[in-house]
Amino acid sequence: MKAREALTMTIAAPAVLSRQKNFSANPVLGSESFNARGLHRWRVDRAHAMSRRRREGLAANVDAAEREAFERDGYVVRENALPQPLFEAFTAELKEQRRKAWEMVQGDTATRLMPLPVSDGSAGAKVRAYLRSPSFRNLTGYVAGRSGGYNPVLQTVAVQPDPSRPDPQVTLHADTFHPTAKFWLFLHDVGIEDGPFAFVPGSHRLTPQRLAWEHEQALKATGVGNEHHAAGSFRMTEEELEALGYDRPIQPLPVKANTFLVADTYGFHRRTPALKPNARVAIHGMLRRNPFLPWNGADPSEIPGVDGRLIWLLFASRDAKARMGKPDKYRSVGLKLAGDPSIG
Ligand SMILES: O=C(O)CCC(=O)C(=O)O
Ligand SMILES: [Fe+2]
Repeated sequence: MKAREALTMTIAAPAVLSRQKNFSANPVLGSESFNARGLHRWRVDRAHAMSRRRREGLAANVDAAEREAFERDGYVVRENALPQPLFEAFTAELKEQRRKAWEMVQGDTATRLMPLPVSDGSAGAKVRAYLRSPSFRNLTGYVAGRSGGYNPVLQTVAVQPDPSRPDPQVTLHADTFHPTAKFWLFLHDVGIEDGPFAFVPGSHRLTPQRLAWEHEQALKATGVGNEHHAAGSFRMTEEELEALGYDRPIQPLPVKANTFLVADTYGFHRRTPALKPNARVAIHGMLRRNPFLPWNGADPSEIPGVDGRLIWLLFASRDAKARMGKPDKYRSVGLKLAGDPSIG
C-alpha cells in the first residue's frame, strides 16, 4: 500500500465503529477486500447484538403489548395518539398557518419538511413536546435499539403521479445496516390511494440468511449501478424475501387520523405509490444513533439550548450552500401550507 493510500485508509477507519453506511463515500467501508473478509457482515452482526442488549435495558419501560407487537412485526401502531383537543387545535392551526418549508424532490414526489416551534405556546410546540414525553420516547428508543433525543418535524409527502419518474422510496428497501427508528403521527386518514407506509412484518429480525445476504450485497454495493444501494440502503425484491427467512408479504398500513406508527427501518419497507395528486401530512421523526456504543440515552443533541435548534441550523446551512451555488437535496421553498400538494 502506498503511503498516501495508507493515510486515506487510516483517516477513513473510525467509520467502522460509527453509524456511517455509505460504501461509496468511505474507502474502508467500501473496500472490496475488507468486505470480502467480512467487514460489513461483522458490522451488521455486532450492531444487532449490541441493539439486543440495549433493548433489554429499555424493555421494562415499554408497554408489554407494544413490545410484543414490535418483536413480532418490527413496527408498532398506536391509535388516538394525541389527546383529542390537542389534535384538533393543531390541525386547525395547520389549516391556516403557512410555515417555512424545505423540499427534497425524488422522482414524482417531494418530501417537504417544516420544523416545529420549540417553546412559543402554540399547538405545534405542544405536540412536539408531547411526542417527546416518556411513553413515546421509551417506545421510540426501544424500536431504534438505542434511546436518545429526536426532533419531530412536520412532513408532507407531496405526489404528482408520473409513472415515468418513479419515487425511489416506493422500492422495497432497508434504510441502513442496523436497527433504527422512524415514526409518523398521521394527521388525517391515510387510505391505500394516499400512499401509506408499508412494511414486511418480521423483516427487522437478523436471520442467518439475511446476514449472508448482507455480506453478498456489500461485495457488490458499488457495482450494481444503484446510488441508494451504494449509499448503504439496500434495495430488495418481493421474490427474494422468502429466501431470507421472511415468510410474510409486504403489508401496506393505512391508518386513521391521529395514529402514531413507529418502525425499525432495518426491516424492509417502502412507500406505497399514491394514485392521485396527494399530500400525506404527518409529524415525522427518526432516531438513529451509533449502534456500537453500549449505553442508552446520554445524547449530546439533547443538551438544553441545543435541542430543537439544531434543525434550524441545519436548514440555514443548506440555504447558505444553495446561495453559494451548491444546492443541497433539500431546497427552501418559502412559506407553505402543510396540506399543499404542489411541488416547489
Ligand atoms: O414515507 C414512507 O412511507 C416511507 C419512506 C421511507 O422509506 C423512509 O422514510 O425511510
Ligand atoms: Fe426508507
